[in-house]
Amino acid sequence: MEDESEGRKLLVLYGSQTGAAEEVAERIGREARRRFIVPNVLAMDDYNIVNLIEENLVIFVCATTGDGEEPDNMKVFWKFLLRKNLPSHCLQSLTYAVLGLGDSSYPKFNFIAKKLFKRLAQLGAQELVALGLADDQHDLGPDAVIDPWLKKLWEKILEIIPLPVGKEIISSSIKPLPRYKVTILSDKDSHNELTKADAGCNGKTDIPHNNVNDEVGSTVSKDCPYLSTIVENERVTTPDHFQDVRLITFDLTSSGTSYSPGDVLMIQPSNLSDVADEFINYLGLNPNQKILLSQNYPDISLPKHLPQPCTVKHLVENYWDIQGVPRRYFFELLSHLTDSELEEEKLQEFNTAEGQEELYSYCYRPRRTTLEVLEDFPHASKNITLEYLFDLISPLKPRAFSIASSIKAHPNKVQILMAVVKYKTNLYKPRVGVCSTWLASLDERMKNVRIPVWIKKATISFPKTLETPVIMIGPGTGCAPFRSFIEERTCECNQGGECVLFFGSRSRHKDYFFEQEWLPLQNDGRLTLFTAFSRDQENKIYVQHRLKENNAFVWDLIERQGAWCFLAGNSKQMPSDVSDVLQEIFTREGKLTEEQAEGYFKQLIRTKRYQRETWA
Ligand code: 2AM
Repeated sequence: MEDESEGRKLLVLYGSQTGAAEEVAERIGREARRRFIVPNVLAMDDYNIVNLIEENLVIFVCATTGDGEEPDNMKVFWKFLLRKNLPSHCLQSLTYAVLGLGDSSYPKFNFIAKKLFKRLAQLGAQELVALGLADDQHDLGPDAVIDPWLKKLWEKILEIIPLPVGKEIISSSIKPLPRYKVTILSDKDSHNELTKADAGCNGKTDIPHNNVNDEVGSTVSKDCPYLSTIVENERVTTPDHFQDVRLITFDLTSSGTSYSPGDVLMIQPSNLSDVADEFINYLGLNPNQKILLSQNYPDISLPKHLPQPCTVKHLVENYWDIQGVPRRYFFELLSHLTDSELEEEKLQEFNTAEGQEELYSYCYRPRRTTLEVLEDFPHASKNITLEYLFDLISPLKPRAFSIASSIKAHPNKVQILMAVVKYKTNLYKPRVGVCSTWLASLDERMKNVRIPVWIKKATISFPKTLETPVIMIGPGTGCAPFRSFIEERTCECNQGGECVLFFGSRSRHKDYFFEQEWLPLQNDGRLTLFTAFSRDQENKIYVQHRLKENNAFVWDLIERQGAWCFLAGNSKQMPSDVSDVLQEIFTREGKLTEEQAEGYFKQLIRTKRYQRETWA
C-alpha cells in the first residue's frame, strides 16, 4: 500500500533556551497535522546536520539569548553551519524559513535568527518567506509578529504541499489527541514499575529527575543534574528594604563539578508544596495516584526529566509550570474541554484576531497564572483530564543565575545572589517569581529538599592573566559575577592587575551587598571601589555618573593599560546608558570623534575586551 504521508513531511528545527521557541515549533507541528502533513519537530542539536543537504523544506525557529548568543540546544548545529569550508552551494535543494524570537531591550535583537537566515542563503538555500522577528517587548507580545508570519508561511507551504484532493484543513475547533497517553497504575503495577525505575535513578525515587547525579566522578549536566542542598540562605537587604535579596549557598560536595568566575548556576525549580496542593484540590486530582506515560505521536517524545512512574503530587509540584502565565494554545485547548457555551465562546474569542487585545488585558498584562485562569473557567476545569494537562501546561524551565562565589574561597560550595521576584499588576494578589520564591522558602534545615543544579560554562570570560586590569560595572545583583572574580583574584594573589568595581544600589544602609568584604579589600589597595547609591540623596546617582567623574582614570586603564571591561545587571536602560557614557569618555579623553569613539567601542566588543551579561 502506498504511504499516504509520502512527500507530506515537514521538518521543524528549533533552538530554544527558555522553551518559547520550542513551543512555537510545536505549534507549527500541530498546524502541520491539521493540514495532513507529518511534522518532525526537533531541537537543532538533536538533528543530524549532515542530512541537511538532502532536505527540501525546513522551518527554523530560533531564539537569541544573552548578548547575542545561540541557545544551548543549537550550539553544535550552529558551529557546523558556520564552518568556513562548507561548499558555497551545498544547500541548493533546500527551501527554508526562519522565525526569530527575541527581545528588543537587548542590544543584539534576534541576532542569531538574522545570522542563520543569512548563512542559509549564503549556502545556496532558497527562502520561502521573509525572516520573522518576534519581539517580547511588543505591546501585544511576540504573537503580534508570529501570527501573521505563520499565516504567510502556511500559504507558501500549501503551494508546495497542497492539501490532499478532497480534503480541507482540519478545523482548530476539533479536539486534538493529547500528546501523551496516561496509564493510572494500580498499587501492584506501580510497585513493579518503581522497582524498575530505581535502577536508573541512583537509588532515589522521590526526586524530580530520572538521571540524577550524586556520585563522584560522573559529569553533572542538564540531563544529569546534581541534587544539591542549601547550606545557607541569607537575606542581604535590610528588613525594611523594598526588595528581599538573598545570598544562597549550595553544597557541591561529591558533585565532582567545579566552576570559574563568569559561569552560571542552572537550577531546576519546583512549585511550593502549598501551591501544588491548591491546584490539585481545585482540579479534584488524587495526589497519591501513580501514573505512567506513553507516546501518542511518534514525533513527540516522552519528557526526559520525569521519573516514570510518578505520583500526581510529584507532577504538579515538580513538573508543570502551574504558576506561569498560560500560552495561547491553552485557551484554544480549553475551549474544546468546556461544556459551557458561554465559556466556549469566550475562549474561542481569545483565539481570533479581534480577541487579542482582550486576551492581553485579561491575561498577559496582569500576568494571570494558569490556576487563576482555570478558576475563571470552572466548566472547562472540571472536564480536564490528566492527559490534557500535559498539553495545557508547559514544563517548569530551569533558571540561570550568575555565580557569585569563587570555589577557591568556598570549597565544595557555590553561591548566588538572587532577588526574590515580587511585583504588582492590576490584580489584587502580587505576582511572584516561581523559582526565587521557592528558593527563598528553603533553608539549611531542610536537608530533605534536594535542588537539581548544574553549571553552565561562562557567558563572560575574564582575562587569564592576573596582571590584566579589569573594570567591572555591576549595579544591583549585577555585581554577582564580579564578586566571584574579586574573590578568585584576591585568593590567588595579592598583586594582580588593577581590579576596579563600579557598584550601584539604592541605599548604602539597605542594599549595599558585600560591603563588609569589599571595604577591607579597598583599604588594602586590592580593589578600587566606586559606589553609586541612587536614593541616598535627592538626585539619582548611578554607576555611569561615577564612570564619568573618573573618566581620565577609566580611559587610562582601557587605552594605556589594556584593561578589560565587564557589565552585568538589568537589561532595560542601564546597559545602553553605560555604553553612551563610555563612548563619551572615549571622545573626551581620547580626543576621538563620535564616529571614532563608536568604532573604538565596537572594537572592544569584538576583541572581547567589553563583555556584557544582562537579564530582564
Ligand atoms: P533606582 O532604582 O533608584 O532608579 C540597582 O538596581 C541600582 O541600579 C539601583 O540603584 C537603581 O536605581 C539603579 N538603576 C536604575 N536604572 C538605572 C540605569 N538606567 N542605569 C544605571 N543604574 C540604574
